[in-house]
Amino acid sequence: MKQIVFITGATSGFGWAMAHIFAQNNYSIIATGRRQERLEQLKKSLGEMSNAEVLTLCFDVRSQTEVADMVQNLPKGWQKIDILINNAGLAAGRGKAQDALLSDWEQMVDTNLKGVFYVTKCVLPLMIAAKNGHIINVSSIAGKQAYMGGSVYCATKFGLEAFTQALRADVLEHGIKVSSISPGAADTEFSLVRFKGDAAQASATYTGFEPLQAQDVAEAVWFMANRPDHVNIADLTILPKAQASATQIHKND
Ligand code: NDP
Ligand code: 8X3
Repeated sequence: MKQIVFITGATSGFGWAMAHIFAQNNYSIIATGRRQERLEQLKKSLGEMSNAEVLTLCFDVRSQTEVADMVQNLPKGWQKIDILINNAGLAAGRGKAQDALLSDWEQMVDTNLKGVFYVTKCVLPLMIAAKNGHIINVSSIAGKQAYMGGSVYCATKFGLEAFTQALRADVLEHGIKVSSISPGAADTEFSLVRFKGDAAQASATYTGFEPLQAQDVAEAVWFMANRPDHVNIADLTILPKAQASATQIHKND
């Protein structure tokens, strides 16, 4: 029987690349995001390079009712979710706490934490019934080391780390694996979103060194998801060669 992977935030970046790797390897894909036209592009792209079955779901992870409606009404044949990748997330702003917008803080908490909680809470009963499952949460180097201008983004990823650890303990008796991956600087739409569409500021983030690409992170997730049943990669940090920590990136002049 085919395995099903449920990827949140598949309309761009890591999630888009993960959908392609899992599709190439014959998984059935549930791909989610808020941008319907991107979901359609993704389905077309996956169809051109694989025979994978693809179900796209357009919803906002911040809406508890939308999440519940989507997961509880999955079509027949799509309810046995083998892998859930909680990837949807964002940073909004790079200002110091005293300058940051409360609305940005709320968006990050609602997406990076509450969104993960809602999706996980809805998918868990399906995994528990199947006595099988693997939840992979996309954290960040910002969930391990805090930096100036990252207060609430870092807080959401530190919080996600705590949720991941506790969840791993909670579902241990049900044979469900829970893992975390923490990437460093990766060139996706992340910075464009963080800097609210300012392309110059976004691209400056990645100049002078070679950042991770979405494919690098997707390959690491694929590795985590495809270990023997008795192995769980609980916590994986992946950095560009030029990055030593959240605050240290060696840039060429
Ligand atoms: P992108 O901006 O390229 O992708 C983010 C994805 O999240 C998009 O598919 C977006 O879809 C989705 N998303 C955002 N908000 C919501 C929402 N409210 N509801 C549903 N989907 C949402 O960034 P990345 O691929 O880089 O980011 C993926 C994850 O990786 C995030 O959790 C991020 O924090 C984390 N990360 C990123 C790093 C980086 O340097 N790029 C490094 C470490 C971690 P849509 O807009 O269609 O809703
Ligand atoms: C994204 C990486 O360093 O910009 O999580 O926080 S960083």
